[in-house]
Amino acid sequence: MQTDRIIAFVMAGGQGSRLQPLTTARSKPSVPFGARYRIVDFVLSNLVNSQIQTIYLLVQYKSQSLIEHVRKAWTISPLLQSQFVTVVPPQMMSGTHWFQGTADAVNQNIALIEEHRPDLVAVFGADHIYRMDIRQMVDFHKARNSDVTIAALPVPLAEASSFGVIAADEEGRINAFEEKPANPSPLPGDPTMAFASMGNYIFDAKVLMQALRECEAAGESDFGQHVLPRLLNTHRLFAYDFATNVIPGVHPYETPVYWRDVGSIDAYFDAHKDVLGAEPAFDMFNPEWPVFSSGYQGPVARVLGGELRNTLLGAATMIHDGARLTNSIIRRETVIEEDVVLEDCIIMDYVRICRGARLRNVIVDRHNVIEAGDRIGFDPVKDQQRFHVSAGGVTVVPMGRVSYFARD
Ligand code: ADQ
Repeated sequence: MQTDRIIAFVMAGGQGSRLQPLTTARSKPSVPFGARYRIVDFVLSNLVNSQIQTIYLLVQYKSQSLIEHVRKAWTISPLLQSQFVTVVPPQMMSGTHWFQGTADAVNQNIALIEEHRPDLVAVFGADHIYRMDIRQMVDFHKARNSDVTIAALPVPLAEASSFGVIAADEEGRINAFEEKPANPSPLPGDPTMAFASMGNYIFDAKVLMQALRECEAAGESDFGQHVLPRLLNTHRLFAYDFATNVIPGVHPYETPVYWRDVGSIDAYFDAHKDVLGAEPAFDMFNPEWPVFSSGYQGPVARVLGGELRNTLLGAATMIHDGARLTNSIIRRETVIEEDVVLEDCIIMDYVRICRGARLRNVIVDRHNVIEAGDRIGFDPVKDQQRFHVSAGGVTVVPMGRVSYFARD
């Protein structure tokens, strides 16, 4: 039983420039994922399932759709005053400016920490797909009498320059931390991997407040670049190894543990393959650790005919006769007309794919109509003229303006 008082700041202001065009009109945490979720739902579900339910969501860039989503999906308890997800935009408290960085975002809201007087503050990113019992990280933090604990896991060395890279001893005590190093050091014993920060931190509340004040005085604004290196010389910092510390059986985790940074179109597209199949790498169905999302009250999907293989259907979708869908994800209120062929596609909400169209390796963002007989995903040069094509060859049809509902 956890007795510490914990509040959480979820950093949801990320711009997500490598997810363009999905982030043209929304922030990265607000990008839809799977058949009914948004990326932000994963961290929020992890916190709530871990009984950490005093949550401030710090938003900034193009936050309207995120604010709407939180309003509709994340009312935790109308009765208990300490259980909420509150959206905090810049300048809501003491700040006079746009958040300059992650640490500045928390610093501008330091009065919330003073008000709640928690023992611990969880500062978590909002950009990842994973399932995590944060209580296990908190127990690890307390067992080591840690001041700051960073969740971390091994990543391929070739990708390590986009992360904070950690060196730690066998107990997990951190002796070096470098934010996005040009030449990351490999893990001892495995030259192909590096030990990367997941961007999720547990802070002793007093240590955090002191560090934020010092950073502000020094004109510093970022956790990875400033706060953590500053504390490393003076405090006890530990790395919680998410890949090995997970206690199997306490909650049915994926084996091996699943964590994906869906920061680029290709990574985002590939992560969707992980939720498909009979035994997905990341199973959305887990009654002990549900992923919460919108409380949409529409009807279930309607399949009038056609052939569906390894495909997920969102609520109120309609699949017409003769359609053939393979390895695809269809979000809500979308209509797939007669003789449409979809292969490896993500089709978002409020889309109509008209008769006979063929799409392969395509993401169609919300509010679109794909014309009858159209071909997308077969000729990157042609697709490039109309849409966006990723480095890995995924065509993205940007958000449209069609206000469309499944009922004609
Ligand atoms: P990045 O994700 O590259 O690295 P950053 O862009 O600061 O770092 O984003 C961290 C989180 O804060 C994201 O969830 C983002 O949405 C949010 N965010 C960014 N700017 C914000 C702002 N001004 N206001 C509010 N929220 C903001 C971080 C760590 C690395 C670690 C990786 C893991 O710095 O050390 O390895 O996460 O992905």
